[in-house]
Amino acid sequence: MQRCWDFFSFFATVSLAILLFGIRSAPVHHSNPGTSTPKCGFSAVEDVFGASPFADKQIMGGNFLHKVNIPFKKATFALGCFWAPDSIYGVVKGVLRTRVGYTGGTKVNPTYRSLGDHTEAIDIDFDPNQVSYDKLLEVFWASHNPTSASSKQYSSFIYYHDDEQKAKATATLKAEEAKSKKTVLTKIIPATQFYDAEDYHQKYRLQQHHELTKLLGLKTTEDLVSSHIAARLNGYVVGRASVKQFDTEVAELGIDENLAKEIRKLIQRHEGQGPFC
Ligand code: MHO
Repeated sequence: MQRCWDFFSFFATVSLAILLFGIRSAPVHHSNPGTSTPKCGFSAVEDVFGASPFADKQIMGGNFLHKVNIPFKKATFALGCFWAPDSIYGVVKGVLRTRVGYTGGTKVNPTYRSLGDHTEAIDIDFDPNQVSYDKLLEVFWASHNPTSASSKQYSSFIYYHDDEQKAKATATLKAEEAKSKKTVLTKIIPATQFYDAEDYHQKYRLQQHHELTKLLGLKTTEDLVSSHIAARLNGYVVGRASVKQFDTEVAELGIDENLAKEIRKLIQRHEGQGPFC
């Protein structure tokens, strides 16, 4: 396990060096020449996995389940910063693929830094034989606070793809209003053009584990948004579903026992923590 030097140890040591030797005589010293720089900070894969178990595996190796070619329906929601719902929906049974992006506005080709009047949203491909639109709506209402006011970027929207979705969404909004003392701010509007967010936003939690994305062979935005296993692992690595659920699909996803062990550790480490951005 590599160690991170925290700022305070660094500061204390440098101060001591200055006191004892004077700053000009303190030598510049590179420790461990020839080894890679330790990675500090959030979920660097080396921190999580110790010596990386992925390093010697073949890129794009194994039989990982990337492409699921079955009929599907679409659902599109906005419920705040899109990293969180990308993980939450990614592990809902019957969700085949997810992508995050910008929609609902008029600006052509919005970007994260130039969003215009769009909202951060998630676009979901789901198998209606495995999960209903009602279930996806249930997850929508349970995963954010639709009564808290926010900027257009993080507002709450349901973008319906047909009249049936519109009717279901409207019924659940009414039910929320009946339950809530505050005004429910969610707007229900037709789905319009969805602009994919930049690649670093896609499967954001999974991408914190560089060796894992490398092992899975995920290189481009298209890889990240089209891969079934990427959607699932993006949720599992932050504990958005249980080990029990994970174990029901390990084989189907093409995950071997060594990799499964590491994923289970991550699920257990994060399970029960609230979604975050
Ligand atoms: N707190 C995050 C939000 C990112 S998000 C996808 C940031 O400022 O980077 O809106």
